[in-house]
Amino acid sequence: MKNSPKPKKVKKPLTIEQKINRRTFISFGTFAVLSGAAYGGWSWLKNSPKEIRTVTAGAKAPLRRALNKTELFFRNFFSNNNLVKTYPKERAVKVVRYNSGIGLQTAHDIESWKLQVKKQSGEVMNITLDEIKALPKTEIIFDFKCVEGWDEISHWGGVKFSDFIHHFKLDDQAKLDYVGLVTPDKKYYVGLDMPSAMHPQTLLAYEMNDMPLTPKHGEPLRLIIPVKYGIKNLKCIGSITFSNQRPPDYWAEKGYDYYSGL
Ligand SMILES: Nc1nc2c(c(=O)[nH]1)N[C@H]1C(S)=C(S)[C@@H](COP(=O)(O)O)O[C@H]1N2
Ligand SMILES: [Mo]
Repeated sequence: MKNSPKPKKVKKPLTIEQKINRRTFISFGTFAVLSGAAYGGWSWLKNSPKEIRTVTAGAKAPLRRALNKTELFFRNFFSNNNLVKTYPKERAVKVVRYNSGIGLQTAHDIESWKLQVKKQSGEVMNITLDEIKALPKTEIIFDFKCVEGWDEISHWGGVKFSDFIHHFKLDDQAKLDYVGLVTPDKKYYVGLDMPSAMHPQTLLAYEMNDMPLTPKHGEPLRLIIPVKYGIKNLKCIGSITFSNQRPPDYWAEKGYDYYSGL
């Protein structure tokens, strides 16, 4: 048999309708693939586990990872190993501004006041002001900043929180992620990440301008934490707790940033 040449396939030019159909098909195909990818990404995020530990706890872990990275960057950059700017004593205001006194109105007996330290085991220590004052005193003059938009250079004296931890053998508690502080009447409360609490400029303060704290400024003992906004500087500490979960925080519950770092 003779090899007959294969008939050349002649492509018939596409009609307009066919062209439109083909484009439509490609468009929808692309749309479907992209939608699928978007849905996949969304459901991956939706089904991701929630992150429970660390400062930015609460939402989906992948988003948290991004937040945590950002936060860690800022924390390292601004706070942890860096000291907040301090000033000479003469720069401190003589009359310190008073701002908000939640948890200070309830009468409590200053004479019988003791700091309650609640360990994770449930053990409670009761520490007197004299025991705290017996530790080395640290003073700081820094620019105190309130989220409401004012700042003021003020002068405080007390015990470094980290000195307090070591002295009262609370180092195992300091390995947990958070510290919680509450007023004696439990009306004002803050949560702090441990690195900020252990920052060398964080004080359990009992003096302001070389004098014992006044009731309005948190007698007999308040927190001074210069790496945070004013809201975290709890006045009149009743108890201290340690935990791996975020302790309740008065202003965070009202929508303010839990970390509230500077
Ligand atoms: N117990 C208690 N502590 C508190 C507050 C409060 O309302 N109650 N307000 C906070 C806020 S918002 C600020 S700015 C500072 C103000 O401290 P000062 O009044 O000593 O200036 O205290 C913080 N500590
Ligand atoms: Mo504030």
